[in-house]
Amino acid sequence: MSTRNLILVLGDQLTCTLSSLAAGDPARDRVLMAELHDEATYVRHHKKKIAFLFSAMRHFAEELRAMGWTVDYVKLDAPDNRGNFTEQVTHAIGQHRPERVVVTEAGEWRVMQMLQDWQAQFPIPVDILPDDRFLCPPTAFKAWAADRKQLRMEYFYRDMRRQTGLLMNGDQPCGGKWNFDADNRKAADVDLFMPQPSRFAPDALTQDVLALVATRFDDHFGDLAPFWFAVTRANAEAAFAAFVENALPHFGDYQDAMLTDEPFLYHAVIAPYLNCGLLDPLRICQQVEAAYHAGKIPLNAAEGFIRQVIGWREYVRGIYWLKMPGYDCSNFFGHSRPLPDFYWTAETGMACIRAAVSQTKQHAYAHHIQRLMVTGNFAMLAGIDPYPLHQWYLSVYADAYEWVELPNSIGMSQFADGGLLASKPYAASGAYINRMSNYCGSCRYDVKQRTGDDACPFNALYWHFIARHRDKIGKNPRMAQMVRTYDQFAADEQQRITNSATTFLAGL
Ligand code: DLZ
Ligand code: SF4
Repeated sequence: MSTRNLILVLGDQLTCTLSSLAAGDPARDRVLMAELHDEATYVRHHKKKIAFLFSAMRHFAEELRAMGWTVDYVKLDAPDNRGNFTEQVTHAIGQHRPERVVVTEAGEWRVMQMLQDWQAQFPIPVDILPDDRFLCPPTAFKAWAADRKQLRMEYFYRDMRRQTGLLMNGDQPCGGKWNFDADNRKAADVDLFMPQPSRFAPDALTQDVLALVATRFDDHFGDLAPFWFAVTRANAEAAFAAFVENALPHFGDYQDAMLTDEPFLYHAVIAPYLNCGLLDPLRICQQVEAAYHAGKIPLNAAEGFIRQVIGWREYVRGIYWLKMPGYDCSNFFGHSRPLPDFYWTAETGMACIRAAVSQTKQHAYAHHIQRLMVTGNFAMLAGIDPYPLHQWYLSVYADAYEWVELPNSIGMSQFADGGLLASKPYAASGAYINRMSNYCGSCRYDVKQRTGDDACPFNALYWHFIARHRDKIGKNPRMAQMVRTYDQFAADEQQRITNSATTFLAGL
């Protein structure tokens, strides 16, 4: 068959209605997908993340073939695998002599640069089409941001509610309020009947991928087994339906709770599926809205879920494209400490970090409060360099692509952008973790002590952070109170805080 267009489908574009495919013709065009060494190693992704994505890609190639597409799927160990996008596409152009290359815009700035370079580099035109799976194109976000002195997610989110009509009564929000987050602050109790995310046994195709990843990425972080992620659209949709039925009714209440040995609580664990294109953001929000109108879930749960998807997720993508390149090097506090080894080994006396890292190793997953208030909070208080921390988040989580991970880690969790994304640094002492979790009971440290060898390290580190950065954070009205509180501590207490914090940091 002669090829008219070569349609390159990237690993996070596993959507049948993708713009590049919608613009094509299965009878005349050829799809190219490739498992690439460079993409798996530009940060050393978690083994389970690579296995998930390769398996989802292989299943998607099958789905496309069943729809009538000719798909060149280049496996990692195929003889003609060229290891990176540019050489793989160059090779395919030489092989098939297409008239043009067609590709939907990339999620990551790094890959988008590559696609744009091809427009000058390749002998044939390269069409880059918008990614209409998102509700707010980067250009629309830029226009929205240009009109504002200060960017706040809440106002963007309201516009997205109006634009989509989700949870709206005419021009008013259902329930009379836009945001029910104030209701979502409950700690969870251990519950033997807690719903679990749907698990799927690996089929033969996934087993091949698991064997491949086990040999080729043996030195990457993370466990391959147990592997139970959905790798097909049908299973991802089934997992989502089960979440709506079983866990979503409680999701709002317990969004921020943490429990030892309960990594998932009432969370959906659908971000890996959503971010690689197996689930459609608008469609899942419409399903949640329908469940609310059918009386199956309360409004705070429906609103909290929809806000994450059409609000926060779209907002961080907008910020990413607004601020890249350069956003990845933000370092407002000038932090430079290397990432401690226990982010990889989980070997630390701090029970909260141990729980977050060990389940990250096992599942390539941790929920947002573990990322924000445990590993993220610790890194900011301890003065860890935000860049290696960002690379850590990007590599260890199955859902992480730079457009979503970078603003969340650099902006939200490290305040490294100086307050563009977050209205205040998400800094907290052990008391917050104790309130939202049951970790402290089994910790070798005492959450009630501020200083000394047995005191929870988050406590002295918190006050040390406030004191160190008083000039930068004291101007923030929401932090100024903490600076005043620190100033009211007696001089010898301030000295004990400094001693405890510096001793702890020296031992990292
Ligand atoms: C994350 C990832 C990995 C691990 N592997 C591949 C791959 O082998 N082939 C591919 O097309 N994409 C992969 N990706 C996703 C890309 O690194 C990148 O995040 C997206 O293309 C978004 O720009
Ligand atoms: Fe974490 Fe401190 Fe609680 Fe230990 S005492 S689990 S270190 S917050």
